[in-house]
Amino acid sequence: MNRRDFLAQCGAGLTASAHAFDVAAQSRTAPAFQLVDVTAAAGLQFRHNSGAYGGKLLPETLGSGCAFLDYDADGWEDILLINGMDWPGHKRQRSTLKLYRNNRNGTFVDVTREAGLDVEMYGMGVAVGDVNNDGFPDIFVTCVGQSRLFRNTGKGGFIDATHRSGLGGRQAFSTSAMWLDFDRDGFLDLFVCNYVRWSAEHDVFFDLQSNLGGGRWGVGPRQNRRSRGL
Ligand SMILES: [Ca+2]
Ligand SMILES: [Ca+2]
Repeated sequence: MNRRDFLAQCGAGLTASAHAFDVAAQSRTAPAFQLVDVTAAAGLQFRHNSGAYGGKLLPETLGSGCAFLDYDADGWEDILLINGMDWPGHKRQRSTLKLYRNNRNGTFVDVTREAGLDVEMYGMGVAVGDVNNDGFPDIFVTCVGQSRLFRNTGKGGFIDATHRSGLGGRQAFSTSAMWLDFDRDGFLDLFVCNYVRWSAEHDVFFDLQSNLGGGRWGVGPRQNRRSRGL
């Protein structure tokens, strides 16, 4: 190959690369699908409550999770949304997780109360699994405080099985969990992830706005914040 042929091939290669780049760029700017916000049209009116009142507690910056599950085994995915709640001493509203049943026509209906899930807790995440192999998915909600296991009755509702299942009496900052059959005996086992050892009293306080004039960062244990009358 002489120099002229070599340069000609390089030029052809560059042209092909540029064309491929143009196609790739166009594919990035023009996706083959569109996502449309149908939340309200679908009947979902959920609003998450972190409990924030100005105390800036760590759990307010996390959560909450959600899950698609066919809780009534009708072949249509339903929606479970985990919620937080107001902190003790700062009660302003009642907030619970929400279960929306699929109406099979693109809309959902709130069945939280009739499903027995109208329960307040500071929820973080959720793991769905059929713990008793009855064909109906059960729910484990990780919480700040006591996490909760809800067993599916198979009749359109759930019952709180936290204590009878041996999962009671465990206070933690649990963020996520998963069901797995780690010993392959045919029954799901539970793996729970705890975040940090936390309490409202020992939460580290950080405030920039109120300290701009003083030239200091407002960092310190929550007790110090209380001593400042905030
Ligand atoms: Ca369903
Ligand atoms: Ca079950």
